[in-house]
Amino acid sequence: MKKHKILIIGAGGQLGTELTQGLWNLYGKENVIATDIKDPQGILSQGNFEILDALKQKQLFDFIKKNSITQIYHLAAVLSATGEKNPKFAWNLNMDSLIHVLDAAVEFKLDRVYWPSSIAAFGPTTPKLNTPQHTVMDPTTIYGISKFAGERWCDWYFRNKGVDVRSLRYPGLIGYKSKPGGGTTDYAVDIYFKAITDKKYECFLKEDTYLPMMYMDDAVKATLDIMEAPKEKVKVRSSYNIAAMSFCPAEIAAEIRKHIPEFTISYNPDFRQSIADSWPKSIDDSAARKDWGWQPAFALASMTEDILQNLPALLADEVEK
Ligand code: AKB
Repeated sequence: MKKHKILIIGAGGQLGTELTQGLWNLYGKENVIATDIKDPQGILSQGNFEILDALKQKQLFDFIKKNSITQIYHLAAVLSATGEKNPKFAWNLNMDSLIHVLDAAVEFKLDRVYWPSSIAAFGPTTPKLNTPQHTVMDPTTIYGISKFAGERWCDWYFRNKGVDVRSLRYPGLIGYKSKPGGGTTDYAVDIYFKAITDKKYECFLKEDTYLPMMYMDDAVKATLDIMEAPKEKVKVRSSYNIAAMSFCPAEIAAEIRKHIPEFTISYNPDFRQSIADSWPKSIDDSAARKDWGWQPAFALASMTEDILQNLPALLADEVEK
């Protein structure tokens, strides 16, 4: 088996923290270098970690050369809600870092590259139910525009430069081991923390706002599955739709109440409502299922049970520290 040396950019984020552990299990800690622009928090400090700014092309290229990197997972991005507050910064970070990584893939003949897209690449005139793989894409946020443009760049580098780049359009990702930063779907993470600590939650989206969502375990599995798939099975080189569940705030609250009967939710929609309203409510992921065998394991009930079983101990640990 070929030996891989893996670089994760943006490892300190919500997905990066858990994907790093998935990559440790698969390739061994010694073959994975997690990087971010900030010092490592929690579990990340147990493996190889270095500070790296992917906006600095020379720094990135020197790093790849010095460490004989063969694969990159490029996760660094400004998300939808934060991106609207600082659009030019979001555009520069999301686009320039991607182009640097794709250029590095050409320069160093990298084995493969992973880059995440998002349901944010769709927009208000995209079909909302069972959104197809190939359809209208008219994103309204800078984050979404950068994801749509990034998808086209990935496809271009694959066709013109032979870069084996693979990508998934993530729905809202829900995990409890690390907190999300600056997304519109973040409520579905915060709600579990508040359910345990305060027994109540004020939601920034309306009660009937349906969005596609996925438990972090499934997101990590999908990412590793597409990266492990034989090259010829990866037929979409922009980004694959993937889905697991769709629900609205009222439904997640009802599910939490099955475990914490006194839990209450109130609604105070803000600017994130119009972002959510521009996105699909559910996703057709049949291409991913057919091409490389994608299959989610978690639905709303099983995810809620898992989180509410494990999160209290984690929060208690944090209080002790
Ligand atoms: C966000 O809400 O911005 C992200 C996403 C759907 O990509 N979680």
